[in-house]
Amino acid sequence: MEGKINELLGRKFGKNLDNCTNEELFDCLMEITKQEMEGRPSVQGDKKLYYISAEFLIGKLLSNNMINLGIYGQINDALKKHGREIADIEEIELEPSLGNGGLGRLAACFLDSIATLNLPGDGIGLNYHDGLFKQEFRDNLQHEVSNPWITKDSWLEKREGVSFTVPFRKYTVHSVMYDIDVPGYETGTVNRLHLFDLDSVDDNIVKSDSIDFDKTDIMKNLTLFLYPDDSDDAGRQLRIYQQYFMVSNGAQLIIKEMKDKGYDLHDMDKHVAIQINDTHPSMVIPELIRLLQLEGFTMDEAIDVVTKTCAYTNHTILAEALETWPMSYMEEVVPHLLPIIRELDNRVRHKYSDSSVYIIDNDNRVHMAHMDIHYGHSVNGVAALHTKILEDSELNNFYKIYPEKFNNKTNGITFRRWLVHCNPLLTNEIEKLIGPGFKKDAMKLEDLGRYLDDEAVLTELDNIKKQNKKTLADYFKKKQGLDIDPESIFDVQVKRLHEYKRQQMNCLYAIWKYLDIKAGNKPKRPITMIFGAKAAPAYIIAKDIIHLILCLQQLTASDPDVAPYFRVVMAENYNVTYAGKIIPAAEISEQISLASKEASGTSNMKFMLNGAITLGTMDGANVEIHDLVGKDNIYIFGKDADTVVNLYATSGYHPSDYMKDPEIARLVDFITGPEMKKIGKEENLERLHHELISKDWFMTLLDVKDYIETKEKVYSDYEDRKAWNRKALVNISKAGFFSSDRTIEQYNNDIWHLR
Ligand code: 26Q
Repeated sequence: MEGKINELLGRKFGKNLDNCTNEELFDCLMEITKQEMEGRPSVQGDKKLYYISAEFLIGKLLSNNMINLGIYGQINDALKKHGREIADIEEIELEPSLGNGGLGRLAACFLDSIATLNLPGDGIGLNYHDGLFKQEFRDNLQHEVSNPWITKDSWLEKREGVSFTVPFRKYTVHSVMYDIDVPGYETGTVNRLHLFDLDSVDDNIVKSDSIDFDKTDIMKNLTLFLYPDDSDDAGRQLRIYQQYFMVSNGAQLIIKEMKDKGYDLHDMDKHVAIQINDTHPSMVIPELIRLLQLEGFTMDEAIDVVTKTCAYTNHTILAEALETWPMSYMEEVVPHLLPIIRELDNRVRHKYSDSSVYIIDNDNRVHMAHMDIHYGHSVNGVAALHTKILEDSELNNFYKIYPEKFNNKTNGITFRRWLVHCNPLLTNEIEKLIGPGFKKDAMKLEDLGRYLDDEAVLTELDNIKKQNKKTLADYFKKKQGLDIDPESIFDVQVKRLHEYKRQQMNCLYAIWKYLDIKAGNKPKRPITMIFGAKAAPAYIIAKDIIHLILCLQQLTASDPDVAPYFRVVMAENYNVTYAGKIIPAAEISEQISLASKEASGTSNMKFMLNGAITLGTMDGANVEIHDLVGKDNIYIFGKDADTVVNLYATSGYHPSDYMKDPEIARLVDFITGPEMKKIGKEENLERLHHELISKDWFMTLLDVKDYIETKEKVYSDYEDRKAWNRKALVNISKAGFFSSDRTIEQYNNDIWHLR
């Protein structure tokens, strides 16, 4: 490999491994990796999966592709021999930010596992030029700037000759298809992610460095941004344009591939499985019906085969995230789908009297999930508790009609990225103890159970964590100029900013700790609370919470009584790349959503796999983590889902009741007290304070006392280092269940039936 790299460096730049720049080396490694993939066949089979998703949060790909192709080790060795660090080369690749968070990252993990299991399955999505915004902190506030990621050496390959015509009411547009290869881990084959783009898209309509653009200029803007701000009409309409563009291209590609292979379209369900990732791609159902009718199908035939082909995954029970679109919007954008959607709704109305299962409601809004459930053959939740809540309450009326359609598929993560790539030290140690089999057969991690009381192993685990913490501390210093003490406890909450995830509750703990230290109670060991989160640009309260975190960062850093013992820090522009650095260094995994609200969570699994201990509520997949590791290896607090669901049903929660408790009031009122007002903006602090005392929809104050008490217990248990490291090892050894390979096996066995 060394020879190959030097040969290419010489040919392209007249240089070698000793004198080339990082950029030149990056260029050559990209070329070698692409070459390696080029000759590989795609996975073949009689039936193929299409995973349609508005988000694919794939992250940087160079190292992961090298790992899956089996060339990472040789390349790493060659670089090391010449004193080069692969981490420096990785820095050059831009991260495609084609997703917001969990749902998009799940789609990316799934593509890796589908390829690794040698299943024929491609992704279908959109080629957003800017993706999600880049987050910058100024004046303790989030600012959004544009985040273009497509350069001449991106992973996109234009598929010449593949283009489809997509009809809208006002325009007829044409697509371009780009592919990103998805190599399986040591399979010798590749699958593909197909990202559709508009041939007339124009990056120049984005005002420089901002995320402002003319939302009505569809012919130029359609694929510029991921989920443009949908707080106004133009933004919402653009979303419909995007969704329809995505699914019409996807449906046309599916039909084209079937015809190319000589299959009869009437047999679609025998050759094709379509997974609808949340409701964003739901229009694929009426679009396929429309296209099949153009192929001569009757309505009955089309509905029948589409229903047998499509399956829907639900990712949330939050009412505000369940998509319903006004018929008037759809009329404006895709009038040709309306007769089909009306027909689908009429058939439901003829069969069922319960109006809560209609597709079109009394306000003339289309309920996308309802369409998916009636006209798909499978509905799945993403963790055991979540599926149970769907069956028993949120979608109970549908469950009563179609109990056989409902099933659970607890989420998973790919261990190739979230262990092998991001944590090489831990990977090597595990390999030394139990061999390399766990990379493909994650349940082998159970073999680590043999070492739970092996002091040498526990000490080595501790050393690895220390080194990862040091690496992260250096990274924070380099990226943001922040000083964090690698000897402190790393207590981490990284995820999208949302009130239900309760970053604000973690802030109330920080305030409590600050005041406790000011009162003279020094912690036994310094603590670093690490946050990372982006807030949707139009989500005012979420941005106020970021403001609070950044104010706490400044407060704790600038107070000499506190700084040596306690720091709050926030990672700027938290993304997949940052996650890969933070998670291996984490010791406490904050999973503190209000019970019943987090469908699954997936960072909880990543932290567990990397030996962090969960501090969490009985929500989402935390429940399954708890059941696997046992109560002594996780810290659970807070009210459970039944209690919370009941509180909503009875309107039984009032923050004012909790503000009567002086302990709680002291923390909440600190937000608008003199210390904070000196640092922060009055408007943001007052608004957040008011929200907490008057509404607090996600019940922060309900759990805050239990939370503080439990967290104190976690910190004090941390001092028994041997017991703590044992807990970490239990967590790692039980993480195998959360491999996305297991999840995909289950999708295949229960829903797709690809082989
Ligand atoms: C909907 C309508 C209008 C505008 C935006 C949206 C929208 C955009 C993104 C709705 C939802 C999302 C993303 C949801 C998401 O990431 N859900 C997460 O999915 C993970 C994978 O299943 C779960 O682990 C998380 O619990 C869930 O929050």
